Amino acid sequence: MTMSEEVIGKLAKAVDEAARTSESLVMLTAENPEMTLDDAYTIQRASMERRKARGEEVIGMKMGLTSTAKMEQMGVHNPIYGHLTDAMVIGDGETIEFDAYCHPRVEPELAFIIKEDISGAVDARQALSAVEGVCAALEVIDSRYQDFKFTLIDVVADNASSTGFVLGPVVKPAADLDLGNLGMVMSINGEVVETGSSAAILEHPARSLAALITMLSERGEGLKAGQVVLAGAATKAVHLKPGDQVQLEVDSLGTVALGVS
Ligand code: OOG
Ligand code: MG
Repeated sequence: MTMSEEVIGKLAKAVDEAARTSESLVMLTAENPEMTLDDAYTIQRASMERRKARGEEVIGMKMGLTSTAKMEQMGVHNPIYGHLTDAMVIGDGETIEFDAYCHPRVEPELAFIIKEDISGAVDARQALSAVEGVCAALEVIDSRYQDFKFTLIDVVADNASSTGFVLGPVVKPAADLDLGNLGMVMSINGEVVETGSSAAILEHPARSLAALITMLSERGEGLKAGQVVLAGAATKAVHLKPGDQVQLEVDSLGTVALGVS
């Protein structure tokens, strides 16, 4: 870590305020070129402490930039993680307000529900042993940076653009699914906007889960029973606009939906 606790606290406040007020920020690295990836994860955690102080609870984690399509879209080529809180939960079929965000986008995802605590440097098989079930999910991302542009370090400090997520109603054990190759079709207002496969998520979503647990273990952390984990988008993210009705259909897992007003 290169930054003092004071600077970490100041930058955590900046990303937290930007998220709270949906006013975009200049990239943190522009004024803090010495910031490292490790500092960025520390800022991310410090911003979660601010949310917790307001009564939010961390209920899971997300992986991001786990597919080639997303890496190319954002120009950032390393998988990252972020924290999910209870305030980010959007009910299936619920309508969100466009004005509550800076420049929201939606992504087709899968979510894991964790059944037992797990930590350490694990492989995909070990990671799956801690999974209760898998469901379809939509993630709404909203970078707090101007024009949705960032470096790896900036996006990590900004909690991997996390802002909202919807879980589908069908939860199935991983063993009952062809988890490594589930077809995923995302439509907006009845038109298909993205199609993909869960194979796009680090070649298999369980590898994304294992990568998350392994990265968390570097900080002496892990996943806890009951937590939800988003594995990362299978395709590019798509801009949302008022009036959109988004639907994701995943093989064997049914549909999950979201509206925008
Ligand atoms: C970073 C978060 C990416 C995913 O699923 O790849 C992400 C971003 O693109 O803003 O959530
Ligand atoms: Mg995502």
